[in-house]
Order: sequence, then C-alpha cells, then structure tokens
Amino acid sequence: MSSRLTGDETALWQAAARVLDANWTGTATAASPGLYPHQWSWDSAFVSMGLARHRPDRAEAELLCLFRGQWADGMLPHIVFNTSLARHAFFPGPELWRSDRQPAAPRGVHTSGLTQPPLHALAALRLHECAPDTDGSRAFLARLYPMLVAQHRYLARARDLASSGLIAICHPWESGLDNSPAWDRPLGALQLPPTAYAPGHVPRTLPTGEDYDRYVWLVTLMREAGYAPEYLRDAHPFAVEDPLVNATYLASAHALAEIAEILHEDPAPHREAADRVHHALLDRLWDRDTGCFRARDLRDDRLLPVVTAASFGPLLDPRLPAPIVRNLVDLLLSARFAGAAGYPVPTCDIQAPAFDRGGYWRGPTWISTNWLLWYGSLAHDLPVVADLLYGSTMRLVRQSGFREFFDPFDGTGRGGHDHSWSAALVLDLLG
Ligand code: 9WN
Repeated sequence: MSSRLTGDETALWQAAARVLDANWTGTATAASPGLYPHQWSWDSAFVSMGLARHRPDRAEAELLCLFRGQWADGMLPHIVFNTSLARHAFFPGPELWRSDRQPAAPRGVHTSGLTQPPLHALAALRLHECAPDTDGSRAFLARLYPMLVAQHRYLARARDLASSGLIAICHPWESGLDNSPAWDRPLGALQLPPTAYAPGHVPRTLPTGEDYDRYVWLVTLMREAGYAPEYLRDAHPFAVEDPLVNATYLASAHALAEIAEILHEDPAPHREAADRVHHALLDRLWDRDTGCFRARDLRDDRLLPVVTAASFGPLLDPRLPAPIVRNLVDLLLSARFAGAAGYPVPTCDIQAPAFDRGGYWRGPTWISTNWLLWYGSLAHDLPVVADLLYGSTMRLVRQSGFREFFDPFDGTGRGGHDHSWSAALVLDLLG
C-alpha cells in the first residue's frame, strides 16, 4: 500500500484487499463468490493487476493458474473450472463445453471452448512494473512469455477470420460484454432450429430467455465442429470484429513487445502485429459519418448500429490519431455517455432505444470498462477524462461497495457483491 494514501483511501484499500483475500481459492481467484465461482480469463487479468499491489506472489500464481487451461493451439479459454467445486456450481459447466473430448485441450483440467479479451500480456507487464523483486519478476515473465506468444499466435492464425488484421469473436461471451445491445442484430439474425432449448437451469437473472437459447446454441455449434478455425471462418453464424476486443489485443501486442525487450527476445513481430491492428481498426471499424468506432458483423459485412462503451476501446491504442481521440472524447463527455450520467461510463449510449440502466451490459457502469478507458486516457494525456473516470469509479465503490455493476445515474450497486475485479482495479487505481 502506498504511504501517500489518505485515511479514507487506506480504508478503501484495505476493504478491497479483504475481498481479494476472501475470493482466493488457494490457487486462483473466484470471479465472484457464489455467482461466478470459477476462474474467468479477463477477470483474472484484472485481478492479477490488483493482486500485484497486495500479494505479488498470488498475482503471478493467478496468471499461471489460468494458463494451465491453455489449449495446445494457444487458445486461452474464457473459463477454467475449479474441479474441487460441485459439478453444478455454475451453469454452463464442463458438460456444455466437453473440453475433455478435444484433443487440443489440456488433460486434468476442464475449460470452456471460447476465449475472452486478451488483456494478459498487458497485465503481465503491469505486474512486472510494480514488482518489488525485479529478478524474480523477470523469471516469471520468462515463464509466461511463450504462453502469451502462443495465445497471440492463436488469435492471429485462427481468429482473423476475414484476413483483415482484426480478430473476430464467435460468441457474445467472447466480448466480455455478454448481452451488449451491439449483439442484438447478429443474434436476431440467427436461424435457430425449432427444437432450440436451454438445457439445465439458469441460476442467474440476467440475461435469460431467448438470448440464453442463442448463447447455448452457438456454443453447441462450435463444440460439434470441434472449435475448428476453418468452421469458425467459413460456417459459424456469429462472427464480429469488436473495437474493444481488438484494442485489448493491440495493447497486449505492445506489452508483449516490451516484455520481449526485457527478456532480450525480438520485439519486432509484436510491434508489427500491433501495427496491423492499428491500421485495421481505422480502416474497418472507424465510422467517419458518426465519428465513432463500431463493431463489424462479418456475416453481412456491415457495421453494427449501437454505440457502446466498447466504441471507446481504441483509446487503448497509443498511436490513435489526435483528431479521432478528440472525437471520442467529445462523444464520451456528451449527454449520450458521461454528460448525462452521474456515475459514468454507462455501457450503452443513453439515447439509444436499447439503453437499459439496470440491464447488465446494456447500460450500467462497470469498473472494468471504466478502468480500461481510464488507462487509455492516461496514454493520450487526457487528464480531465482520466480524473473523471477515476473519480466516478471511487464514488461508486465508496457509495455501493465492490459490486458487479452499477446504475449509471444514481450509483446504486447491482449484480453480485464483492466482485473480484471491482476490488482489484480499485487497488490498481489507488496505486
Ligand atoms: C459468461 C465473470 C464473467 C465476466 C463477463 C461477464 C459474465 C459470464 C456469464 O461474468 O460473463 O462467461 O456467465 O454471464 O459478462 O464479462 O468475465 O465475471
């Protein structure tokens, strides 16, 4: 803990550390007690950055434990199941994914067959930057580096479905913003067989019903095709290039280049990869007419209409041209986002018909997206935006605790309590 914290900040820091201690399972951190008892991929990246400030040993263990679930082709799954828990602790559990039947999946650990925003190289570099023991931390980076390289290689080889330089998500869950209104159109276009079903029970309240049928059906298609890249490219009905996912990929490619330099490896391939994403983001996802980034549906090659918090993701690109940065900042501060929300940043354009202040990723403010935009605005030297995001995030957790998400107008906490990334990212913010 930094010695320059005020008394109030010290109390907040300690409360956040207590949440991470309570959610530590012995080998990793449960994303959320009760609600998400297993290890989620991008949650773990965020959590490790918080642990780095509190328990550096656990920060490293967190990432290594996640990478135990990495498939032989480099795919880093979005869930690594904690096998010591009851089989039905979470739906969908291992029985939906059947990773045990996939030759590329690791033995002795059950995983999902999807991936999530690749924030891990960025997290690993941040761990190194605040590590008390530089030699130990370099050894950790050396251990993780080949796994990070394999993760990025998988994305470039198996997920650049349009050979555009951008990676595609093949399921809404891969975006991290599960029920974002951005996915309404491609989900609505799916032709589900009449027998579509939602097997098992759905223990959570959001999102449910028809959307859930579609989520499960998409997984079933992927699983039946053996999660094969050729199937994803040529036949899978959901394929979208998302600005936030690609921005995390770009930021991690830059981080990978820095890690390579620390390890005296060649950083050039990672810089070239970041460069490709940089150009493709501008060519394919920047919508000049409306001055924002939008996701592109690869199945009809059109940009998706709804503007969400993901549209600001490219702030994570340190080379984003200044006029575009200005456009994004204007939109972020406008009445469509921060301008009309007491507790920004709402996950969806407030003026969009799909906006829903309590609807999970359809309107509420989340600490994870706030942190990403805060981090991006620092890189562009935007202190006003960075301070706004920092202040809003701190007010949310002070007022409502480390909740999963929050009402963007009055800051009421919603969803799970003691959510790991909400606590971890507050530790990172407090520094
Ligand atoms: C789907 C764990 C995860 C987060 C996602 C969030 C939610 C899962 C779910 O919880 O997703 O994998 O079951 O709804 O949308 O971002 O990683 O916190």
